[in-house]
Amino acid sequence: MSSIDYSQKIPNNVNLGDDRRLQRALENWQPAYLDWWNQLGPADSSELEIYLRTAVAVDADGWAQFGMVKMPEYRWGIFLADAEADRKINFGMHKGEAAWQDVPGEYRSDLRRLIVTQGDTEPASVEQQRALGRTCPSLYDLRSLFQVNVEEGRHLWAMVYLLHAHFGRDGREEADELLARHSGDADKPRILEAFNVPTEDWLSFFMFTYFQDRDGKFQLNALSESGFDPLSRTCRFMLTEEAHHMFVGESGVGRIIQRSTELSAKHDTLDIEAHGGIPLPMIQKYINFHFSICLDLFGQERSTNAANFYTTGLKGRFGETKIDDDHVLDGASYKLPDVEGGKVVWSDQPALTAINEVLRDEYHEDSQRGLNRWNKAIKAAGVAFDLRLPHTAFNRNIGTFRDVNASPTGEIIGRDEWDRNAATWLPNDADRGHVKSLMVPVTEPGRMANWIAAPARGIHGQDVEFEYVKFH
Ligand code: BYC
Ligand code: FE
Ligand code: FE
Repeated sequence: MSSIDYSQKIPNNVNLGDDRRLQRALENWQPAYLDWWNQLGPADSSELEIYLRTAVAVDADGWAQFGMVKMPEYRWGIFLADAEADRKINFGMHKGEAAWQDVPGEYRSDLRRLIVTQGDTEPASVEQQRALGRTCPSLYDLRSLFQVNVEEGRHLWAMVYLLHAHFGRDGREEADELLARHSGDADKPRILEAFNVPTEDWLSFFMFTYFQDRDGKFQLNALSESGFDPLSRTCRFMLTEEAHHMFVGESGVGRIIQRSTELSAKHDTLDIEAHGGIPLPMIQKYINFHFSICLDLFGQERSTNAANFYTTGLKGRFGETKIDDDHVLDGASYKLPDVEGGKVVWSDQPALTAINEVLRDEYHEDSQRGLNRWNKAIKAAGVAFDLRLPHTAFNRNIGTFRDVNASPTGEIIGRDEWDRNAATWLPNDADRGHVKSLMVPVTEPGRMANWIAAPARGIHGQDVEFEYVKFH
C-alpha cells in the first residue's frame, strides 16, 4: 500500500517529487484553483472551522483522518488507488492486452474528452451549491455540505493530474478551461446540462446528492474499468469518496420524508405547508425533476461514441469484469426504446451502440432502491403515499424522448396536455417559494430545522450535538 506524502505542497501518492516538470506545472495551477475556490466555492466559509475528513491513505479502511479544518487550508491532493499487478484490458478489441500506463496516440482525443467531461462536473457541483451554507438546517448538515464540496474539489484535482501528466500542453490548457467554464454562465457554461442548474435550497441539495452524485458513481465505475490504468486507479479511489456523497443524499432525503410523514400523521393530512413541513406530493415533484435531468447525463440511447469508447477499451460497463459474457458484445443485443404511433415501444438493437442505455438502466434500478426504503418508512408511519420514479420518457432533453412530451407514467402526450400539467408534475414557483421560505439557518449545535428529522447518529462516532462547524 502506498502512503500519502503530506510534506509536499501538493499531497500525493504518485511520487510527484520525482517529476519536477509535472510538479511545477501543477504548482502553477494550484493558485488558480485556490482563487477559483475563494471566488466560486462555498460562500462566506473561509473562516469557519469544520470537522472534515482528509485522505491519509488509499486502502479500503482507515483511509481518512478527521479534524477541525478551515476549508482554504484543506490539503487537496492526488491520490490513486494502488496499482493492480499485471492489470489487463478487460473488454473490447484490446481485451487481454496489458493495461496502458500511457495514453495510446490514436485514443488521445477521445480519452482527453472523457477526462475533461468528468472533470468539468466536479467544480460545477461546487459552484451550484455555493450559497447553501447560508441556510443550513443544522451544523451536522452544514458539515456534510462542506465535506462533499472539498471532495468534489479533490475530484477536480484527480482529473487535472491526468491532464497534466498525460496530455502535455493540450492537457494544461484543458485544466485551465476547467476553471474558466462556470455553472450557468451564459457564455462559458459547464459541459453537461444538469450541471448548469443552480442548487438553491436544501431539498434540492439532497436530491442532487441522491440522484446526481449517483450518476458520478455509475460513470466513475465505468471509467474505473478503463484500459488506461491511471484513469482506472484514480476513479477507483474517487469511488470511496463518492459513497459518502450518496449517503448524504439518501439520508438527507430520508430525514425530510421522515419529518413530512410525522407531520402528516399528526395532522392527518398531506397538506402540511402550514405546519412548516414539505408535503410528500411536493417531494415527488422534486424527484420527478432531479431524476429526469440526471437520466440525460447518460447520453443518447444509441451512441456511436459510447460504442467506440467500449470497443477501444476506454470506458467499460458498470462492473465490467464481473459480468459473465464475452466483453466484446459482437452480435449481442439490448432492448432500446422508440416512440412509434404515439407510444413508447422497445425493440432489440445492437448492444454495442446501447452502452449508454445499459448504464442508464442500471442507474435507474439503483435509484429505485432508496425509494423502496422511503416508501416502507412512510407506510410504517401509517401515511398513504407512494413515491415513484417518473418514466424514462418524462421531461427528457437528450436522445429519443427529446422532442416528445410524456407524462410521469410514460404516456406520450401533446404539447397542450404538457402545458396544462407541467406545474403539477414538476416543482412550480409556489413549490419553490414554499421550500425557500423554510430555508432559515439553524446553527445551534444539535438543533434541526423544523422540516427535517435529526440524523440517527453523528459523524465518525461524534454525537449529533457535536459542534461540527465553529463560527468565530
Ligand atoms: N448534456 O453519443 P452521445 C459526477 C452530447 S457525474 C450535454 O450519447 P456520449 C458528479 C455528447 O457530448 C459523472 N451534451 O454522447 C456528480 C455528444 O456530443 P457531440 C460525470 C450531451 O459521448 C455530482 C452528443 O451529445 N462523468 O461525477 O456517448 C457532483 C451525442 O451524444 C449530454 C461523465 O459524464 C448531456 N447530458 O455520452 C459532482 C463521464 N449527453 O459528440 C460530480 C464522462 C450527450 O455530438 N462522459 N451529450 O459533440 C461521458 O462518458 C460522455 O461524455 C457522456 C455523453 C456519457 C456524458
Ligand atoms: Fe465527484
Ligand atoms: Fe460526488
